[in-house]
Amino acid sequence: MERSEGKTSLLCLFLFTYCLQCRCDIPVVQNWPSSVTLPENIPIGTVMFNFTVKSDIFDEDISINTQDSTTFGVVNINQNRGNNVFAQVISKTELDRDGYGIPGKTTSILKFVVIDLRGNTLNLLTTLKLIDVNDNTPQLENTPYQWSISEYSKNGNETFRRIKATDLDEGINGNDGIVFKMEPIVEPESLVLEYLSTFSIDSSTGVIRQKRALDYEEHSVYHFNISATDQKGNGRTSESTILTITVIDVQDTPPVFTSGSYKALVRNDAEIGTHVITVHALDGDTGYRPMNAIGYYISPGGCSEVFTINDQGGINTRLHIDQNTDAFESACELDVVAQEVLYDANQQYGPIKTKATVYVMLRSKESQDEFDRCSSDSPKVVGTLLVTLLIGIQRFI
Ligand SMILES: [Ca+2]
Ligand SMILES: [Ca+2]
Ligand SMILES: [Ca+2]
Ligand SMILES: [Ca+2]
Repeated sequence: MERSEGKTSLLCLFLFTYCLQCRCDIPVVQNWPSSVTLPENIPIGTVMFNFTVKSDIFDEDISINTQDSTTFGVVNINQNRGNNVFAQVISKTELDRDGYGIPGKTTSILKFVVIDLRGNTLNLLTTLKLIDVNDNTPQLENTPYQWSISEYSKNGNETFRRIKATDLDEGINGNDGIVFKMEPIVEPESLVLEYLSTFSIDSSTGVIRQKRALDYEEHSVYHFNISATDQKGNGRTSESTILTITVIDVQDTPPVFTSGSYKALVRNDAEIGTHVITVHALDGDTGYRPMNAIGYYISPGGCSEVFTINDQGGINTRLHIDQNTDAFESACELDVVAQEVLYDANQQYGPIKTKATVYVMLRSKESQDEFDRCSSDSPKVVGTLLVTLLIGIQRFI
């Protein structure tokens, strides 16, 4: 019984001595921060924090290392060797919370390990908190911008909602502070005012709004510079991009004759079917495809009964011309109408007819022959003049 109690006492003494010795061997860390708060833009090489590690063992050699890849990626440790260590944790890369340092993280855990020669290890953790600074510029997305809008959108309520921008910074330095701007790419000042009276941008949302009626025939395309600025922060401005607004043509314009008026001569004894003149018109909606075909007719009245017009605008005599007839004396006027044909009535928003006047004058056989002769001579005269002019130029050179 006494021998058993003696063994127990010896075992307790051994364990007490061992534990006491182990506790004394373990290095002691001082001034270790539980968290560190720094601006994200500290320069590389900045001392982030200091601490000390001490051991009672005189010949101890304490080393401090990073414990994971994240910590290894952002800090270096500067320390002396021995049993009384002073250590500095120093940044070795940009900490940029928004970019590539510790991407997207406001807080990170930094992990270290203290090792001594006896194999004691101490794991140390601290929380790194990064304070945001305005170091990012708004970036416009899905650029450049294209908006096609029908000229029939006349009520001014059309909107374009594809303009977006992102700023990685926080709060008003980031998305909350973005102000959108649009500037006309046009001269002169009168057109700038027209641009600005036609479209506007919501500076907070980037939504473009049509403010007034459009007219393809007046203005078929608009160009604006679009930019985004974190104006409520420090005013970093994105690279600008172009918004092109294309007005889509609709059928709202009548045909247009290629000449304001026509003048024609006809012999006073012309036979039936004699060609007088050809008129030509095109649909005024030049951006509409396919273009509407054009037909022609002569409005009743005047000498309209004397002439006829075909699908190509060719006007010929329908009756034998007699200068003594009541319908046609020395001159008359024809009202020729160009009209869009085979059009889609559901897509028609304006007039489809235009009138032009053709002035027809009688010419005697003798004067007609003289006119024909001069006409056939003209190229020769021009040719002669041209040759003379070229010779003159050659001599001058
Ligand atoms: Ca920013
Ligand atoms: Ca930032
Ligand atoms: Ca039109
Ligand atoms: Ca038309």
